[in-house]
Amino acid sequence: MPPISRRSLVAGAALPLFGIRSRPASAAEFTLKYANNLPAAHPMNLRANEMVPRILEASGGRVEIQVFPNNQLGSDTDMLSQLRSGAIDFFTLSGLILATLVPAASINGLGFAFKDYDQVWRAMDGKLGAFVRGEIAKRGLIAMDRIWDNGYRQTTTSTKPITSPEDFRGMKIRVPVSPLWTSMFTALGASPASINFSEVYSALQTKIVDGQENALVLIDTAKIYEVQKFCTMTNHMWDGYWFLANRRSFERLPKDAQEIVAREVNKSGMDERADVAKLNSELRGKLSGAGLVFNDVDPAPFRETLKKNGFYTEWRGKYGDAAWDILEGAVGNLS
Ligand code: X2X
Repeated sequence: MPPISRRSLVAGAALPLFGIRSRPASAAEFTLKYANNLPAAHPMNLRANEMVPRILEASGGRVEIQVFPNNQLGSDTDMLSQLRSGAIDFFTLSGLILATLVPAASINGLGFAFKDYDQVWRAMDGKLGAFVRGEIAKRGLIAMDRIWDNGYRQTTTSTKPITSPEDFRGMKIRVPVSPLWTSMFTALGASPASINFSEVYSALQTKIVDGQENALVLIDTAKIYEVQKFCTMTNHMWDGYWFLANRRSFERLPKDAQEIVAREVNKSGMDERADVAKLNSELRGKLSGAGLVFNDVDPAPFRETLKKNGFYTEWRGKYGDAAWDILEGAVGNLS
């Protein structure tokens, strides 16, 4: 992201430039807008671009999806409001941020919950995911069945590597706008600042914060490595994107078109998961080459710190026993 935020550019022009510049007037019966916060080069956008022609073709030209990447239509907070009002029809959002509207949706981000990707996909394609999608449906939004991968999150800083929980003490770290994130980094002893992703590059560049945490794919595609020095493989949570639809927009489509859209969105989601898995194994080398200094840590003392500071007890209380039991059913005992 360049220092000038996309948001101010778009606001200045008053209209989404992307949609106007690059597309002829649509002949489709239904034109639906899909917006997200990720760079155009992220596998989420690459795979979303692929589903567009598939949906157009399978629907016999009736359904056209327009993709607006990179916060072109505003920050996550803005886009969530636009999704709810129907100004946009689809939006991919981290469950943790969605929790500002659907509290249970942050549950997959609980610190150090999932041992590995096998556990993640079994839970999210199984009971835990179904539970969260049910909660989302209660708020007038539809979540497609397959959650897309953001990834296991790692911690980058400009000041010093994280070698133990003590290194977090007093560190100014950017977290997304979400109570779980703030609670977790407070419990780790850091000073978290809630900042939308659209402002992260400049917040790091101008040193408003010392660090941030994100998956390697994003540290790469959003060029976070340009403004950070160290990357600690904290693997502190797994984060995914629900592919959300405004219910009225989605139900306006004929049944067969709804099925086509759901099928093709889910297919692209599965393709994106495979892309991220591949990149996870390649990116450490690439980012080291770009100057980022990596280190590994044992997660045990970090998890202990969270435990000692009451983090798991607090969130068990917030989610309630029913949700907690589903999570523990997937990952084992947490508290
Ligand atoms: O805001 C972030 O850090 C990001 C891009 O990972 C999310 O969407 C949660």
